[in-house]
Amino acid sequence: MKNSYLFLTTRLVQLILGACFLFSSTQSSAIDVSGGITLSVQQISKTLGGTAIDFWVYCVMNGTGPGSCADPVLPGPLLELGVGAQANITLMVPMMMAGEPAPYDGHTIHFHGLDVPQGEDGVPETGAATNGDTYTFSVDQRYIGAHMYHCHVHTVKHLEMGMYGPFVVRAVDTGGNFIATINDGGPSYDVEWNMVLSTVDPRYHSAIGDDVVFASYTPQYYLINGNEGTSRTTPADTLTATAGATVAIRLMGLQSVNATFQILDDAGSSQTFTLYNLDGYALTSPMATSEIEISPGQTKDIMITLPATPGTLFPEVTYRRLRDDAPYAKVYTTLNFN
Ligand SMILES: [Cu+2]
Repeated sequence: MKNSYLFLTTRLVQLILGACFLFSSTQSSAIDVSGGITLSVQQISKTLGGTAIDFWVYCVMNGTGPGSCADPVLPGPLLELGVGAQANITLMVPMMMAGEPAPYDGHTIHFHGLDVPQGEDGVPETGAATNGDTYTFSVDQRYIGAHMYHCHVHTVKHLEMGMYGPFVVRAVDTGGNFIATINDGGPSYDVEWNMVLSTVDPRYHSAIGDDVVFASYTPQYYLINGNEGTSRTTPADTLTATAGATVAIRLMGLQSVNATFQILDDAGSSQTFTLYNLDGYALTSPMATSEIEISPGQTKDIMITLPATPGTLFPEVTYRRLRDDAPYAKVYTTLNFN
C-alpha cells in the first residue's frame, strides 16, 4: 500500500516537474553525464557594465574539435548525475596557455565537494593531467543536492576566468529514473532553480603567473547565472512557476567574496524558506530561516512554497567584502507565479 502510494506520488511529481520545466528559468537544459559527454574550453567575450571582458568557459564540444562549441556561455553547462550511475566526462583541452609554466598551462575539471578517486579529482598537484582527461566516478545517496565543478589549474586565475559550472546529484527511483527530491528521503519539489553565484575582477583576466595583482581581490561585477541583474526590472534570471508550487533553489557559491541570500516580496519584507542541504549534504534538521550566507566554495539547497495566489517574489544576493563584510552590490532575480 505504502509502496504504491509512493510510486503514484513519484509519478505525479515527475509529471508536474515535466510540465513546469516548460516555463522554468533561462538556464540551459541539464546534461546527464552518465551518457558520456565531451566538454572543451572556449574563450568568449562578455560585456559587463559596458566593458568587454574575456572569459574561458566549459562548453559541450561540437564536431569541429577542441575549442569549438555550439553555445559557449558563462557559467558552464548544468551537469547532473543520478545516484548509482557512473559519470563519463571527457575534457578536450584546445591548446596550452601561453605564459604559464607546465603543468599550469592547461585545464582540468574538479568536482567540488564530491569524494571522487584521486585520479578523477582534477588537481595538478596530485598528478592530474592538464592537457585533457577523462573523468569517471559514481556517487551515493549522501550527495543528492547541489555541487559544482571548476578548473583546478592555477585556480585563482582560472576560476576567475569563468571555468566553473553547476553540478547536481539526483535521487533516483528503483528504475534509475531521476526523482525530484531535495535530498535522500527529503521532500519533493515541483520546480528547481539553480543559481551560480560569481564575481569578476577584470584585473585577474589579464594577469598571469605570480602577478602581484592576485594578492588583492577587487571585484567590479557581480553575477548570478552569468548575468548582472542590477535591479528588479533588469534581473539576472527569472523563473516562472505555478502559484502554490514548491520551488527548490540550489545556490552554488563560486564567487570569491561573502554573499547573503534572501527572498523578498514586493513590499520588501523577507520571506521564510527552509534550508535542507549544506555543501550537498542533508542537514539532520532542516532549518526555517529568512537569510543565509553562501561562502566562497559553499553550496546550499533551500525550498520555498509559493503563495496560492499569483504574484512575484524577488530572490536576491548581496555580495560583501571578505575583509569586513561591507556590502559591494546586490544582484536581483525574479520569481513569478501565476
Ligand atoms: Cu583552467
